[in-house]
Amino acid sequence: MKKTLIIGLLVVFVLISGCTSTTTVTPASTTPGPTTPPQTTEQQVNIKDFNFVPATAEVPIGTTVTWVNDDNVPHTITSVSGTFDSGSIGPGKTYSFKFDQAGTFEYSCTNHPSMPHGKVIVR
Ligand SMILES: [Cu+2]
Repeated sequence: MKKTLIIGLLVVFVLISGCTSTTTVTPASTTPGPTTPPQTTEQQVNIKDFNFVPATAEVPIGTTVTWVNDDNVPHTITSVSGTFDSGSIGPGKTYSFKFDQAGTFEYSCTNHPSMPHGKVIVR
């Protein structure tokens, strides 16, 4: 009598633990969702034919902007407000700057003052 009761309880226990193990699988499958927000924000701006492409780049705070010189002459990325200055970027070379503050950052090329200014809008 008592043995069958114990066995019956054990069966119920196994069934319950079996059920709970399957329910713990579902929260595990939902965890990959919240892991997507931390992402590396990067933006590339090309310097081509004496133009910044795109001329205006809108990026979220924390974005690293990398300028790539696609011309065969050196250019500079020089902030109008003095926030950053790449110095000379040779042909095929790059310059990166991380924007940690919101604002509009206008820049020019000191080698070629006639070049249209570029802009990075950080939000
Ligand atoms: Cu230039």
